[in-house]
Amino acid sequence: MVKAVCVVRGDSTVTGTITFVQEAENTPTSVEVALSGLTPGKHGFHVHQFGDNTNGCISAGGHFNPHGHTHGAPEDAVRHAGDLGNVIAGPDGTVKTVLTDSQVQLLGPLSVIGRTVVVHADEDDLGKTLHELSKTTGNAGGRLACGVIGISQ
Ligand SMILES: [Cu+2]
Ligand SMILES: [Zn+2]
Repeated sequence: MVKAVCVVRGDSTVTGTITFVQEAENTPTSVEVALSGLTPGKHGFHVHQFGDNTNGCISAGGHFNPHGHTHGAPEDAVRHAGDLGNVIAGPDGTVKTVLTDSQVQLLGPLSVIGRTVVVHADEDDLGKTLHELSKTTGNAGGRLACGVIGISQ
């Protein structure tokens, strides 16, 4: 079993912690999300390619996409590996949820350890609209907070 943790922050009020657990290679990873400081509603939530924060969240590059796919929803077969869809903030601006995802891996060659989680300003359209950014970023808008995923315990 591997555990990883990611503390997100940025040029916004948004902060939080994401905890990942994977029991064995090629099994789903559980992703526990705790965020605060968001506007209520949906916010794009992805693993981005690089664990680089040199110039803030923008240095993390695009969505982690080892298979060269187009952007999609978490439940789609064709998606970026890093596509975790949206998290939904309540009226108090917090998120507390647990996702399970089979493409976000901690073990094996496609491990996301050392890559970056980004929380976005806007809703991810999951690649389903005609917007020019839909098939690459889901048109999820600015990067409110981010952090590098590191091994824990
Ligand atoms: Cu993103
Ligand atoms: Zn994507």
